[in-house]
Amino acid sequence: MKTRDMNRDWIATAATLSSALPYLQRYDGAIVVIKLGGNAMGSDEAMESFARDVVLLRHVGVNPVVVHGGGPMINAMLNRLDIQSEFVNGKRVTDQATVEVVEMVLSGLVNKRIVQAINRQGGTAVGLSGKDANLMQCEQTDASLGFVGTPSKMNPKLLNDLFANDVIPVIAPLGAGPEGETFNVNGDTAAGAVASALKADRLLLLTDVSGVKNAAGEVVTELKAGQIREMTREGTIAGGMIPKTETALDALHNGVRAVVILDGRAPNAVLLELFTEHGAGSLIRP
Ligand code: X2W
Repeated sequence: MKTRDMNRDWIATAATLSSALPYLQRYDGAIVVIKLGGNAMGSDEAMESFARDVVLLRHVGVNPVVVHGGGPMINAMLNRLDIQSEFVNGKRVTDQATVEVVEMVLSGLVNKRIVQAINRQGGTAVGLSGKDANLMQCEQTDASLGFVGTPSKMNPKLLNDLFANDVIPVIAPLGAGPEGETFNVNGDTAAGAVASALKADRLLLLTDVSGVKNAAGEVVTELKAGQIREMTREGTIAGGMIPKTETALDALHNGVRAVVILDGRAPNAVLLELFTEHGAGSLIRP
């Protein structure tokens, strides 16, 4: 005979599901763009947990889009090939040999790892880069950076078609230029451009820091765009955080409703942010 153990953990699980109802209702049909940075892509377990969260989002009626980076994976491959690489203001100086490696690593290894992880959890992910269906056309950012691109024209129609077919797009940050060039796009910039083109409800920037910190080093949980500008002027926001906050301000300016900068390595970071009162990281509003 089987009896039921009313263990407290199960009761807590049911209570958690119940308390998520208002959030599930709020995000029904919402478009959520998730930038998964190379630094937030840890072990296979972490990737599996991320993939589960994304599949769960899709199942509860959210339209998730993953835009990924992969800077550390590009560095590793460039090292193996003995190609030197340097960054200027957070962007990789990209010559012809480098852009070939960037495309192979991002569109190949990294993109397919994420696609496969999502599909293993029962989702239907399709991998793309900004070249597919002219999703992200680019122009050169600055001649001194070589093949680094700035998104200039977005064609998000394919993404809407994929949502309608229950498909989760996974996008590598590369785009085509007017002369047939391949451009390397910073992952945060690409995610911001995708979120802007879709007028997304949320842009989540998953990284390896817990959020935007104030002068005392504490994570600020809610910020307005004006406060970000002030903290940048004061120098409280500096270094690697600047490209993220700039992406956030641009996206908000272009109609994205809110941007969250959060630690993607924390367990279930995406669910914690979207479906609990607690939230995660720093939420930035216009
Ligand atoms: C990046 C693209 C990958 C990226 C690069 O070559 O590293 C530029 O710098 P993370 O992991 O998000 O940093 N592109 C122009 O952004 O990766």
